[in-house]
Amino acid sequence: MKMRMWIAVVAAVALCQMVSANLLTNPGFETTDTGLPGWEQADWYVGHGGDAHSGTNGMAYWVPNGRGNGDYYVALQSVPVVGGVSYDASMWLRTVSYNTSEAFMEVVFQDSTGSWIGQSGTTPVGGLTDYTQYSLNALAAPAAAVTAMVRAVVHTTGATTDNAWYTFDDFSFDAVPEPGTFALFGLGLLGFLRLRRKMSK
Ligand SMILES: [Ca+2]
Repeated sequence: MKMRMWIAVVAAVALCQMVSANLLTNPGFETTDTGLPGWEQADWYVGHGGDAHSGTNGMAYWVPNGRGNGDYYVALQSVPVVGGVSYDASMWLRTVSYNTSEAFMEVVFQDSTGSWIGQSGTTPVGGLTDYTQYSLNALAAPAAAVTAMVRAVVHTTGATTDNAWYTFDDFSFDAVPEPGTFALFGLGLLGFLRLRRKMSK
């Protein structure tokens, strides 16, 4: 009896993890101390110490003095998605900016030709801010969506006249569990409890 209970508990934990698994590779930048495997980017780097929200690394972008207005610097990761399914995205962001730049996260859904068919972003943040979590919840993938790009974005809102940097950490992108999944899980649990009661009589 005890054995069965443990099997059920282990199965339940595994199911929960399956339902809410983070779809991103290297979401906390701890894979190596020097590179950013899993992320497509140019000139972003691994920051240490205060650049990390958790662990020892974060992903950073440095905006030097002299950059133009309206530039976008992006680090992104593409993940497969299923049309009609909803997804939650979140990340932690710290900003060390004195002027004319800001950062945010966006999620872009793409169809099989790579066209952008859905786009949502967090409110851009600039100035001096400690690590804060920002989220986009229950983003419904359009029917034709096959991938989502999770994008860390730094944007200049004017020519830069001072240095600024932005550090990101602990990204998450996962499917919102459908009510049907919970119902199925609940039914299974109910069945198990009944069986247990019957056997203990
Ligand atoms: Ca980290």
